[in-house]
Amino acid sequence: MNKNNLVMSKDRRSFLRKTLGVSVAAAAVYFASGAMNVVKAASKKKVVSHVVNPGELDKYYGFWSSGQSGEVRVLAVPSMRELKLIPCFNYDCTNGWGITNYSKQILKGYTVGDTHHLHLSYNNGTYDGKFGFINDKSTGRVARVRLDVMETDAITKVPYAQGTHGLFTSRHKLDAVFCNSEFAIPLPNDGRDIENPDKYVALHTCIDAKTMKVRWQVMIDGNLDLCATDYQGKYSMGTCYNSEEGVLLEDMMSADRDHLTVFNLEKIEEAVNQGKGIKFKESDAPIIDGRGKNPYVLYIPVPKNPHGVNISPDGKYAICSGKLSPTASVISIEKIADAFAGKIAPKDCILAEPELGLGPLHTAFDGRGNCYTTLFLDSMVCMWNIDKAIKGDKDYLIQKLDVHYQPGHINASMSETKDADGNYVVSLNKFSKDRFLPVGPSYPDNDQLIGISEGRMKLLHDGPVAPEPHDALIVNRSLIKTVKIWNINDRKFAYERKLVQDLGLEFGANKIVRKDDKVFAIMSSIAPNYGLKVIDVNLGDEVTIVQTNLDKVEDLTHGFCLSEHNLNFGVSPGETASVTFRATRRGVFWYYCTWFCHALHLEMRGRLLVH
Ligand code: K7E
Ligand code: CUA
Ligand code: CA
Repeated sequence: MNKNNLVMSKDRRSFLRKTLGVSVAAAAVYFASGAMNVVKAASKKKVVSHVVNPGELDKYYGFWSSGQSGEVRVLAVPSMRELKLIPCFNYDCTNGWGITNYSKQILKGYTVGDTHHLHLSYNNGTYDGKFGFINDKSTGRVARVRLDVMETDAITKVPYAQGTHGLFTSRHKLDAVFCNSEFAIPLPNDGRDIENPDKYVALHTCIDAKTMKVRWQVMIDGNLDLCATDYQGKYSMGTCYNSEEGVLLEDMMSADRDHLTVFNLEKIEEAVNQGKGIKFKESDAPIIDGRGKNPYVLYIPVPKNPHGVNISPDGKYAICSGKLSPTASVISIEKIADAFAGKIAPKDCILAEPELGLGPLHTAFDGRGNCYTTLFLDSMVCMWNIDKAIKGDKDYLIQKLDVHYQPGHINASMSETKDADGNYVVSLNKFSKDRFLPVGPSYPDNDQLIGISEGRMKLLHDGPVAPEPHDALIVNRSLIKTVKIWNINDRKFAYERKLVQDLGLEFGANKIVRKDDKVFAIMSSIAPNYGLKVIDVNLGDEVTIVQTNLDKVEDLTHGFCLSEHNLNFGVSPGETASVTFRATRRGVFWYYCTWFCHALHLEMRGRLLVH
């Protein structure tokens, strides 16, 4: 069975190569090249392994997007052990992001998301450890995750845009988050121009990273997919696979080249400060017109339906993956200024278009001048050298490694920073087929860890994951400082603090206050006791529970679940959370702790009596 699969998959690969008409020359170059020599020359020992023994800590945090479940996942690298799920666009009762007033205020009624691209905040080209930002493609939102507590603290809806997909943060300082709308729609999308696709627009949006307010948007020709920023704060950019502005698949594939769309941030900010741009009802942020010839947007023609764009750690190059072309484009960031100034044509920013293999999607870097590009159709990772590709050296291809199967994103340790350290690469493979025990028709993805510190790629570990992480970051753990116990004055509890103070109380007071038909139960939890054992209310009352975990013991979380009410949340040490609901049924309803906090955890409960 396995053998057959293997044979099939090899046949399939060569079949795809033939049918998609990729030159055999590329393969010949690779096999005849000095690939083997390079491997030998670089193999000065540094042992690569994924093994982290019990009791030892990993060197890296991995931040994974989750795709369909709408969250961020925290893994440890290289062990690939999963540490935490951070709910963003979904509910998760495991922590303070269950059914609470706080999560409801931030989620605003939405319950699903589709997360693809997580990037952290930067200072001077490397992570500052403050925030992560992630897109929701399903409802066009951007969430911010605090890294000190690893929880979502804000969500911004991107106005007028649909399919918010590519996202990247400023790399020079904590400044902006840029995101790309993949789907073009009428502007505004209020029923006008439904039948006129040529009037649809796609938007590039700038959100202030500190306030999470939208600063400006730019409408562009074509559409926008992946997003990147340079290291100096001059440009943001997006790949465009639909320069044809088609609404059907065949239309979107008709042109040989689409674009890398580059945004001139200085020029755009200048126009915004001068009051340029249009506004509609939904947002105060101006929309600048970047279509046609204009000073704000540069359209660099790249082949064909490009997907990923990644910036090399030295800040010199944007690597743009061809997807339907077997090439990547190496674009000079330096030359972009000349192209904006009209001194050179946009196409002259392209330094090389090395042939890599079938279906190039995303690229990672080792900080030693090499790229690792995923080849979706070939089910391979291609390691290649940028300088050699620019010089036209035949041996720019260093190694190709089979991955299992169909990789999308790839990332290397610290790859998206100037401190790329070339230790590990993770290939996020969409298909796992024969790699794991079968679990029914929906398979896990396979995140494969690859060691690269020996100068060649070595497969270290197969990591089954719930579908479908799109992207991942591998971050040196020294850059992330988390808190162990909540500060009782944390800004997360602002709503509850005001509520409790307005009643003349403080957190954990263990008092019930009635105001007309509103009942406030301000209570503490200290293992194995709730501060209130019984809460008396009348049918129809609006009940607010404010729950403060007063245990100052590391790792000692309590929960609050009210039976038969669809209410469940957790409170970590020092944390306060609240929930408001209406008592709509008479009777006895036990509330109970959901975290095994004490030998008498099961006894940690009380009664809501609805009279
Ligand atoms: Cu390539 Cu949404 Cu980043 Cu998926 S996208 S792979
Ligand atoms: Cu508190 Cu279990
Ligand atoms: Ca196209």
